[in-house]
Amino acid sequence: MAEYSNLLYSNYQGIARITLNRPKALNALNSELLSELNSLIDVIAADESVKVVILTGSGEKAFVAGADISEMQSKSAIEGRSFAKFGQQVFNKLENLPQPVIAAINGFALGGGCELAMACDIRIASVKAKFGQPEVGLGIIPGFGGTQRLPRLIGKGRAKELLFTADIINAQEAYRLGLVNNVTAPEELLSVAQAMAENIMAKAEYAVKLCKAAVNEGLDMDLDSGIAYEAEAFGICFATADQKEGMTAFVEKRKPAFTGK
Ligand code: DAK
Repeated sequence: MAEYSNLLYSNYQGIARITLNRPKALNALNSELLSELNSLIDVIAADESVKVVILTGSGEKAFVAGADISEMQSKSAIEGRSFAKFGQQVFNKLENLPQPVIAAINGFALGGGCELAMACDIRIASVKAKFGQPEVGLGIIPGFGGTQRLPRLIGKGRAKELLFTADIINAQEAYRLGLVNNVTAPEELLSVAQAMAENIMAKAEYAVKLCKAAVNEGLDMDLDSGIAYEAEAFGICFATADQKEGMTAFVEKRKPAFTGK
């Protein structure tokens, strides 16, 4: 396994944990961290032993306080565009990882940090977490998918308010808006994420992966095409041992023993 300067990585019994680790800069996303994340996502995608991923930030204060402003400050228009394109590519890759990804948001999730959380499948926030897209206050717009994922998650009107005002909201407000799935005490954040990961891991692995693909692909299609995609994915389930086991276990009134096959 490669060594990372800006990430911590572990995989314990199928639950992988990525910790973004630049606590002195509140885990701000610089090019090096993004490159490392890009490589690590490739490693995880190819590692069949990883069933669920938890993504969090190191330190007490931040999940990610955004793209690294000191690095971005002097970029030309062309460099800005290529930085955005690279970040978008990394976030798209994360969103389309076959395994489910849970963001455990321990503190500030601002700008690129909020965008990173939105590229995950599920968001659990510490009560101390804060969210926002402060970009218009810096003379830019979100560059890592924020103008696209935020309205898809919370609706157009509410997304535009957050984007136009650059307001920072707390975890309860993020929950009210549907930006996060759950809010927990800070000391329970990782155990709540772990319990959710274990809950998902106990289910049929291919069925979970196919659900993820159907939701992600389907949201970019019209309803008829999405429904057709779902039928294809549904059919594929019948080629798995876990479908046989799941249905046999139901008929035999016992718990299924899934094998991920
Ligand atoms: N970048 C770089 N360093 C950061 C940072 C950031 N985003 N956020 C914090 N830091 C650093 C601070 O500079 C400080 O460093 P030292 O001075 O100690 O060396 C250290 O982290 C601790 O921060 P503070 O001293 O400021 O801590 P406070 O508790 O006082 O304040 C804060 C916490 C999160 C409210 C504050 O740090 C803050 O406002 N940070 C900036 C938040 C922000 O505006 N984030 C959005 C960044 S813009 C695009 C691609 C991507 C994006 C846009 C375009 N294209 C290429 C087109 C995305 C943009 C963004 O994410």
